[in-house]
Amino acid sequence: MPELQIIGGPQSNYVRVARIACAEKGVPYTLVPVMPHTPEVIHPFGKIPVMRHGDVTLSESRAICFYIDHAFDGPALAPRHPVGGARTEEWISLVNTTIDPLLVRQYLAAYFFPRTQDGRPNKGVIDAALPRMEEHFAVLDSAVAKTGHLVGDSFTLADMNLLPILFFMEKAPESRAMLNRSRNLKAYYERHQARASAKDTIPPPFPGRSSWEVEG
Ligand SMILES: N[C@@H](CCC(=O)N[C@@H](CS)C(=O)NCC(=O)O)C(=O)O
Repeated sequence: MPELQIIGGPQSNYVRVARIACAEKGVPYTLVPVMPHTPEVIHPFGKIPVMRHGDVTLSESRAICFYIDHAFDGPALAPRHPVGGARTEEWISLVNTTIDPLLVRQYLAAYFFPRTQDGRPNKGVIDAALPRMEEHFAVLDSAVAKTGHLVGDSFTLADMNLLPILFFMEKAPESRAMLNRSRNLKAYYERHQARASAKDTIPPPFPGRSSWEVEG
C-alpha cells in the first residue's frame, strides 16, 4: 500500500481537518509541512492541504476527506444515509463558505497577518467583523445545543471541519469572549477537543511565535 501524504503546514485549519479525518478513520499518513504556493502544493490556486496517495493526487480538504472516508476501511466519517450525509455536506459548506471566511480569513488574519504599518492587529478589520461573528456564534451555539454534534448524535466530518476553527477562536480576545458566552458551543468544543484525533493534531504556533494567544 503506498504511503498517504497530507501536504501542507500544520498551522492551517484545513490541513488539520484532513489530519483529524485520517486519525478518526485509522489511516496512517505522513505530513509534509510546506507553505501554500510551494512546488509540492498541487492545487490549481496553490492552497493547502493537498494529498498524494500513490498515483492519486487531490486538492481541497472536502475532496481529500471524501477520499480518506471511502478509500479505506474504518468507521464511516459521514453518515451514509442520504439525509444525514446531506446534513453533513450542508454544515461543511456553511462553515467553508460563510464561517471560515469571516472567523479565520478576516478576523483571525487581522491578528496574524495584519497588513498594518506597525504590525499591530488591524483594529478596523477586527471591529468590522465582530457584529457578524456574534451572529455566527449564535447559529453554531444553537446548532449543537440538542445533541452536542452538528449532525445527528455522532462525531462526523461536519464536526471535524469546525473544530480547528474553534481552536483558533479560543486564542484571540473577542472570539474567546464569544465562545465563553456560547454555553453549548463551548461545551461542544471542550468535549470534542479531548478526542485523540484533535489532541494529536494541535497546531504548533507560526514560526517565530511562542504561542497562539494574541492580545487585542
Ligand atoms: N477550500 C480550500 C481552502 C484551503 C485554504 O484556504 N487553505 C489556506 C490555508 S488554511 C491557504 O492555502 N491559503 C493560501 C492562499 O489562499 O493563497 C480547502 O478546503 O482545502
